[in-house]
Amino acid sequence: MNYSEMVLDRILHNSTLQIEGRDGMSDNPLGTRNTQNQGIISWVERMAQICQPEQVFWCDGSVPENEFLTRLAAERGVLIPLDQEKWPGCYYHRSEINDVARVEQCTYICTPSADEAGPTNNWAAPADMYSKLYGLAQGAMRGRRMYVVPYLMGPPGSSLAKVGIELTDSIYVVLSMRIMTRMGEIAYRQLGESEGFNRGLHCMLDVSPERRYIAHFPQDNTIISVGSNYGGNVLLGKKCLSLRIGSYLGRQEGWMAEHMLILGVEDPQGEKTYVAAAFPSACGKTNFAMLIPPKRFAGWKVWTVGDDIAWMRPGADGRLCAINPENGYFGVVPGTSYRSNPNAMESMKRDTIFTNVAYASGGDIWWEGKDNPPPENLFDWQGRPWSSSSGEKAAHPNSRFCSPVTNNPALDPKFGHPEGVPISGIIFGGRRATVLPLVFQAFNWIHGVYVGATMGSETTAAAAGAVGQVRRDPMAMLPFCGYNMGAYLGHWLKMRKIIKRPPKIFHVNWFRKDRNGRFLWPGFGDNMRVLKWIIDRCRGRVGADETPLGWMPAASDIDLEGLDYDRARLEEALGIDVEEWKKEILAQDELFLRLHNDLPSELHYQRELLISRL
Ligand code: GTP
Ligand code: SPV
Ligand code: MN
Repeated sequence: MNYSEMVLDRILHNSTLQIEGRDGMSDNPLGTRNTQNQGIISWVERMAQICQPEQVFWCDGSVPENEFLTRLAAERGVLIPLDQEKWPGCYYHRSEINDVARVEQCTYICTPSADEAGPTNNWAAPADMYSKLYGLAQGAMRGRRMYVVPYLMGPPGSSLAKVGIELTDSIYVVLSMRIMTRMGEIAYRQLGESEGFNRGLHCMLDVSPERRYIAHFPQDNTIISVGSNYGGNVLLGKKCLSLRIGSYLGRQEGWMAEHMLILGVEDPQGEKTYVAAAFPSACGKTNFAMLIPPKRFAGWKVWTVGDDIAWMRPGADGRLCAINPENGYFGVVPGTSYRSNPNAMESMKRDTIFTNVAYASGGDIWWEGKDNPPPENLFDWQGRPWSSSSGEKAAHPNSRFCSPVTNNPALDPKFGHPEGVPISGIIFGGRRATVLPLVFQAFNWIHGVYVGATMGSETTAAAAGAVGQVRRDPMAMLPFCGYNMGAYLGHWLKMRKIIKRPPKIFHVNWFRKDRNGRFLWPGFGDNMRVLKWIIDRCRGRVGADETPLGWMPAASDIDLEGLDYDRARLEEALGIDVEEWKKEILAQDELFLRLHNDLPSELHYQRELLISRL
């Protein structure tokens, strides 16, 4: 018996509640039980006994079900239909004002010992957290429906794919999960009779920050999220399963769950090279994954496999192979335009749920950085009338679009392939106004692990809290690692031994600024110019200079043709300032001190080597 069952036994001991006739409870044929899997049936029954919903609604992900739930959501004001001519199949949602981003301080890893969760995670004893959260969930769905959402993360039939069941009282979550995952029968089919599915329970409660917990129980493959209705807190297949539980399972099972986009670069001869890139939240993954090369690169094309999460394991040919477990994009809206990211604009043109952008009467939407000026009669993300003199943002900086991957014109043909795509390069990159050069290549895998582990980035609006402060964010996984960060870095080092043909490792920084606070590098589509150098390095086609940081291009190695840009700015973007680097190495102490018990010694040696090279 695990902790969950012990706590349940105690809570349900005196329960007299009977959940009868779930199969035929509604006149509506939708929502009837659609699985024979005993593990699922009995778990759903126990959760229903706790939450006491009026009805248990078994979702199948079908079109009629989607239409029914969308209508219901519109009736209840959860979704506002947009102008269907302009935005076919698109809806608008406003979250609670206090519930606009992930909340790291409410996120817990509940392992038997605090040491397993490690110094970078909030920890609680599983029995305590189960008691608290089942306590909060008791009767929480009275008078409401409990939706059962079966979903598959990863292509069907893939050895990397995982099944989850999310129970939720939020229609918004159901409709979003239908976009973000492969939902319905497909999940049951992958699971068969097995009980090896992720158990996810989500209760909105009163959406109060006081009673907000996102708790993970890796040993039980269980997630309980209460008190929020926002993105990464509640779409449990995403950060909770794919990264926190996923990273824990990956360590046990010999694979890697990473906060990485996956893209394929096709050259004019049709040769394709895939890379994966870990940038922290709101630091450019979606934009990079959907990059459209500038005119100079006629005949080149970038294909998107994924924009947020990669699951990777060594493939038959000894290379690291990656799948994107998701089926949709939950992307940052502000700043997205036909100039910056046409493929994202195409992706959100139809069948999209927009959250917390600005709304114009008549069913239009707007956000800062959109191609057109704000329309008349605009209401900000909080529903207040807005004008350009309001002095506040119309769209919340973390407003999001939720769109099916199939809307993306550049979706890679191998997106759904069960074996995934072979990864030639891994790219780390933070948001750094200073110090970090535009690009460098690590000397080898171990050095690359050090580069990723010590990555720093300025905090963004994707998580609640201060914005713009540099913090260490190892592999962009600080908020997403489901176990001890030191052990996670050890897992990275161990993977080297089972990957026969490891990818090359790089670091990029699109965000370095000049003395006047202007970005030194144009970014977006022009990142292709850096990506081209990276691809050429992966294929051994271009030389590089040895520097203290790693291998670097000379400014003349980056193709600037067709760009109205001063090469001196590129030289500044590539510059290494030894005095700044001494401070940077000292700033890494924050991480080294926090992790000192568990940090693999290789990383100490790498730091010493870097000091000796400077
Ligand atoms: P999550 O979905 O939170 O994981 O974010 P993400 O990593 O996918 O970030 P995204 O691509 O949505 O970009 C976030 C912000 O960074 C947006 O405001 C972009 O406009 C900006 N951005 C992306 N790429 C670049 C770039 O190359 N240069 C500059 N200056 N800004 C960029
Ligand atoms: C992130 O914060 O890294 C996101 C958005 O991708 S959320 O799904 O809310 O976590
Ligand atoms: Mn993300």
